[in-house]
Amino acid sequence: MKKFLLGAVACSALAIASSSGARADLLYMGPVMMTGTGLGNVSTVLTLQSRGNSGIEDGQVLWNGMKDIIIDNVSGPGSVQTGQTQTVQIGTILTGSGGTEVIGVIFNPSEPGSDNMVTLNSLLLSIYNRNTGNEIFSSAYTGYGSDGYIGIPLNIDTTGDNGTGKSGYLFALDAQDTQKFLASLANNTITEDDRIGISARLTNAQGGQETFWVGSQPAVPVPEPLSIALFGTGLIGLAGALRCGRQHPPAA
Ligand SMILES: [Ca+2]
Ligand SMILES: [Ca+2]
Repeated sequence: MKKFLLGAVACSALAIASSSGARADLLYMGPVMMTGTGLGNVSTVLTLQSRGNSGIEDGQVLWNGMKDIIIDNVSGPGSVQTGQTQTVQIGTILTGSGGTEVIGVIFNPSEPGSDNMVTLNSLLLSIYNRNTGNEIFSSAYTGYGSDGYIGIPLNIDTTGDNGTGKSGYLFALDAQDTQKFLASLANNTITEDDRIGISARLTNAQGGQETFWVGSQPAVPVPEPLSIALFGTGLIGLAGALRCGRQHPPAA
């Protein structure tokens, strides 16, 4: 299994985070182009596929301290592809740059045919303690709009972007969750043996399977001691955005 580096979190993510107040979330970063990301090549955590005429896919995989627990929220034949759904260890995702990388999620839909749209209603990234199964970290996509984070479903147009091995759509930890993740690794609240699970709900899903896989991303550091002064005020993202601006001045 190859370890995938998903690329740096764009400065815009930190800017978005600044409007979220104290709320910690998983941010939608937009499409990324990564080929060679088929089921066996990446750390696929959750695989969903709608059945019959249902366009609904809704499922979860979690770790209970001993084994994976798969929950399928669709009645009847269900939507979770059990053979391609499993929690993964943190250590199999991080590339070894301790303290400078975080995890991110790639949503890889397959929506061929006449309706290339798919709607993501919810996405939850969780980390479970290897021994107890307790959820020790989580970050949720809840959508965002003019009023902030109010649970707007995310409509994604996959036209021209289909195929299981061709990813996908990136979700990254916001500034607050990035800090929490790094701090948890540093104080061993999260270790390499702990396990990542995902819960997701999709509608208007047809055709091939939708997968969610996990890779690592460079953490965008927040400068000290500014981060201490701003932590918890909602301005931490603004600080990051300003820093990004200094790092990437417009071309002369
Ligand atoms: Ca569709
Ligand atoms: Ca599909």
